Amino acid sequence: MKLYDFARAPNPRRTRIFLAEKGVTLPTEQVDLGAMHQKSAAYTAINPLQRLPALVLDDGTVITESIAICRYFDALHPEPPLFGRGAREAALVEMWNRRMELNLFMPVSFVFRHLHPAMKEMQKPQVPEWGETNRPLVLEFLGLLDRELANRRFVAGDMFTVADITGFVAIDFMKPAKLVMPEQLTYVRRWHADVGARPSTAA
Ligand SMILES: N[C@@H](CCC(=O)N[C@@H](CS)C(=O)NCC(=O)O)C(=O)O
Repeated sequence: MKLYDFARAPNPRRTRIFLAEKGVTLPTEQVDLGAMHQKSAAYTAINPLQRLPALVLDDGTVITESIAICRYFDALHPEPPLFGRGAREAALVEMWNRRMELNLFMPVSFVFRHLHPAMKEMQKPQVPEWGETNRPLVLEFLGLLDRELANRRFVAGDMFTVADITGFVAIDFMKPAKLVMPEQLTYVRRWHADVGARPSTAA
């Protein structure tokens, strides 16, 4: 089994944090996105979408999509239950993880990919207007998240879950995207510091 990874990229980081929370270690290979190695023939044969992360199982099965990889390991190692326990919790975790992906992670990615000069090669075409369109969406969603986090410790409830991982990585990704966290979002800041104190987030 091997995980194709890149230390500086946010989607592979989600998977690494998840694995660290589960206490799972496995062989990894770095695919240098800075050098565009995701476009190589060797990596394209593994993932024709040329994106990271990708997990190759011993029988040759390839699993891409960060959350699909997390699901695979969750089924093998159910504790801690990062996708929630029981129908109600699982639905809330799914809802919040998707909210984090669609309303935070993706808009931050669009700002980074379409406005950062270092992304010219990777993001073709770069559409600066699309980057600018997403900037206020990030701030709008963070305001909603702040109101939610006033009433509970973690994004989907009282337990740390995959939705916290997605949100935490998205917020760290704001830095290279040159997006600033507003001072007044005290609950988001408190939650981000709390999650950042977990050893797994160093992964
Ligand atoms: N939906 C995919 C997104 C994967 C993705 O976009 N990965 C980025 C790194 S964070 C990538 O490989 N980018 C390379 C490129 O755009 O060429 C997932 O969740 O894994």
